[in-house]
Amino acid sequence: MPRILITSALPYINGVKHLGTLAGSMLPADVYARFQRARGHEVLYVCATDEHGTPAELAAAEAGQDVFTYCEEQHRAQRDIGRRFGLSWDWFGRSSSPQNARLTQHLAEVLEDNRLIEERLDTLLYSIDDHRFLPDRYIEGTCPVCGYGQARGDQCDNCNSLLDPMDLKDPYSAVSGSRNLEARETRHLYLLQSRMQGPIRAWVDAKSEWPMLARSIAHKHLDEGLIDRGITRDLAWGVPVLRGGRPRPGFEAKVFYVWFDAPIEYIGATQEWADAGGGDWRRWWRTDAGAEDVRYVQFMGKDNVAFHAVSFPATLLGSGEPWKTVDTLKAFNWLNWYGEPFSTSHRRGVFLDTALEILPPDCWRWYLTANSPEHSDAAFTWEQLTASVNRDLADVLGNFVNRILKFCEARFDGAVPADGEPSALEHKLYADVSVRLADLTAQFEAIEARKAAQALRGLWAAGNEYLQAAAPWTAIKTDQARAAVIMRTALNLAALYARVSAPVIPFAAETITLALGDAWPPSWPSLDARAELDRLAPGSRVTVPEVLFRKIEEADVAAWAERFGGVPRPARSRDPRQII
Ligand code: B3M
Ligand code: ZN
Repeated sequence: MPRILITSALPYINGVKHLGTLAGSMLPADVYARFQRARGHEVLYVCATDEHGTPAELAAAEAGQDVFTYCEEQHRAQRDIGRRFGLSWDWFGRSSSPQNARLTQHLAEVLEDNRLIEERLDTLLYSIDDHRFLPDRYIEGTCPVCGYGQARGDQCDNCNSLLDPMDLKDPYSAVSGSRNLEARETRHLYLLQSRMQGPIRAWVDAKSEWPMLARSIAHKHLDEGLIDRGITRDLAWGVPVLRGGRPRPGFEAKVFYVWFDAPIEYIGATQEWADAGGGDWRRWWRTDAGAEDVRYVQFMGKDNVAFHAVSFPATLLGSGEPWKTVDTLKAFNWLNWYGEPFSTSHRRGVFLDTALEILPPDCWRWYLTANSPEHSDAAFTWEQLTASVNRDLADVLGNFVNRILKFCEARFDGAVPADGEPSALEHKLYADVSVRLADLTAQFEAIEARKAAQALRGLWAAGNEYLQAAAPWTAIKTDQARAAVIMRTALNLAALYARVSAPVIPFAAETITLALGDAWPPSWPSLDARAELDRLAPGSRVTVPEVLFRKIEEADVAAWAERFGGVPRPARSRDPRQII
């Protein structure tokens, strides 16, 4: 049984993230981690805040804090929100950790020893008004590939090309808007990715498990030809550039580029976990220390794929050291907010802290899984959110669990009934549930979020259909033993629902599990539905939980739309005065 290493893209430090970040990396990673733990796999799920780079410096300055204090506070805020969403990280680290600095410096040294890093004299844009060299992201201009007017220096958001800021047409400073830029000479380290083209292509081609989106983005970059990347920047905040344990001459005022050290933090975070007493990091990351048994799955938005499918592998493979590399790279499209992507910089959409002020985490987790932007962009709408919560969670799952637990308390003294043999109706249910369980398991295994949610929904609905057909409230009047079988089966269905729904809605699943006196954390059921639906010990006590899911009212939606925006205004009847 392989051990499973899971990482989700590291949320950038500059402020609380929005629902798109949750939907496109952290949540699916958590769902997968919870599923694989329940399956009995040893799982390590690590994530961290991505803390270096100019945006952190600028955000700190804007907040009136030094960058160190700013990052510490924001790290804590992101960690706390993640926990409140139920993200079951084994470790949530910081890319500014000493572990990551050491790893980054080490990898740069071995890459240089392997002649894959060289010093080059660069001519970079210096902003005279801002008194600084402008890092890639702070130069904007026209994309040389597609002509898009607001391409960033490192990447064009329109055509996804990786760019060199010097190639932008008509560049300006994104810090001040100033076009008073001049080219100045400065030395930088370059990772010679062009020399890695062959090995990286062979490596990508061997990754038959990668889903389509990641494969196609990786091939696009390979087909364009890998370009050498500058991996240092003229900045103060970041990993210092060393050579032989001392500041590298000429690089005293420079640090590694944030995209060079950020993916290395996946390893760094594992070392932080290990140093805090978590375990041996090597058996997760070094194939000479047991990591050949690890299946490594990464989760990220599509804009991050190039860095994970090309740049980070170039670092790891180029080192010549036995590092574990990714086996499955699951990428996501955008979650859109009424026509445009959610955006941190534009404060567009619902952010994670405020999301929890209006709905419990399970509602968001369910909605964002069932409407995951996995195979195409997905649109957030208040209407769909309401339908997901009210129909799926409240009417189908919540109603089923509440009804049968109340019935058990009223008619069976709150104990799992013992007597009675299953009838044809139960046998039909066993057959149906077996097929559905097999499908659900396969979808979770394949990391198909929407299909897994669909399978779950089907399983929940099957219980309601069964209850409708079995009609225990009628049976109880005439045939106590028959009612007992139905009750026992229904209670076991509820227990089964809690177990298989736990990856997506862990909070409700725990409530249901405890109400049934079942074991938490749950294990994944076998495909033998007959055994799984006769599992709770007869005579064991059950209790009725509080309402599991409160329904969203029209008034709630109106208030939220008022607060967050995002509802298309109804067409106004024309004011006749305006016509004149
Ligand atoms: N921090 C995502 C972003 O800010 C980036 C992911 C890093 S994963 C190593 O766009
Ligand atoms: Zn472009």
